[in-house]
Amino acid sequence: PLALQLCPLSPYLEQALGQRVAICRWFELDGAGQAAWLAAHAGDVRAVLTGGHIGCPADLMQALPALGLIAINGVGFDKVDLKLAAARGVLVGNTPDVLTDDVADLAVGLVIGLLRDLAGADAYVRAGHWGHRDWPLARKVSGRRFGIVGLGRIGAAIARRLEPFGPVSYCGTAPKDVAWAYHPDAATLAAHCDVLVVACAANAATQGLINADVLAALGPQGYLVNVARGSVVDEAALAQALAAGHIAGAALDVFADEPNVPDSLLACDNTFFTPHIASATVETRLAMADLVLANLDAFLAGRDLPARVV
Ligand code: 8YV
Repeated sequence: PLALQLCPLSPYLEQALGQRVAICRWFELDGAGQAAWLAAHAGDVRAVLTGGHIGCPADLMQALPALGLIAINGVGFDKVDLKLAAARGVLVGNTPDVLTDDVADLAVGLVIGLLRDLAGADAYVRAGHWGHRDWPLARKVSGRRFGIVGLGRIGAAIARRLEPFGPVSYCGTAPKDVAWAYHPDAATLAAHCDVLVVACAANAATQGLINADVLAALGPQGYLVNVARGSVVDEAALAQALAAGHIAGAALDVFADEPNVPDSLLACDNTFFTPHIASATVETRLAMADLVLANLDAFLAGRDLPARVV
């Protein structure tokens, strides 16, 4: 069977995929090359292999009449049109659970990195400043109030990790059976916490959810951390809030138009940025790869996917 690979994958995964399907490395073709390839092979493609941050463009899905599976190497499926996939009878598989610990660990790392300015401290030592200049005091993490936007698998794992540091509350579509306090919306949550951690799914309802009003409610002593998707945060409003001191700082692992980080955000120094690495550990990428392979194997054998979104 023929599969389209939309982004680079780990050598382990690429090798194992190559033993199962014939692969077209779509991301290495330019526009003309893609058009020519489709004209010759579109009807033979059974599977699309992609990343959570890439998904599958709707027009590509439409151009592949024999498509049966979109296998995402990631938990997020915001870049796949699920309605279209369902209407077309295309299965969509992802890699939930296996990356929850890593994403939650990184969220805690971003909280501490931001409030204690770990990036600045590292740069300070490397520049030989130690002993020459005073290190500006940072802000204490323990005792802060933490607000989690979206208490799904990842949000709950972040909440469990942050609980020893200080009180945790959350917002989401509905209250859950947990001891943490629930707030009905992001602005109310922001008004009741010092560090707002975004962990919700990206969809039409959460697009631009963290807007100027939410940031204003977070306030000049408040911090924003995002390990979800860039689209959940209004980046222009965030850059403005950071520059004007309407919030104290922001740590972001995800951006709306990756790999482009807006200059307006890069210009702010009360920030801590990472390049979408929340699931990027040896152990987790191996487990994600095995789940992609399990989804593909199930599809090829005509069985239900172990991790099926649609
Ligand atoms: C990865 C992700 O960066 O799981 C997701 O949704 O965004 C990340 O784990 C990406 O999907 C790797 O392909």
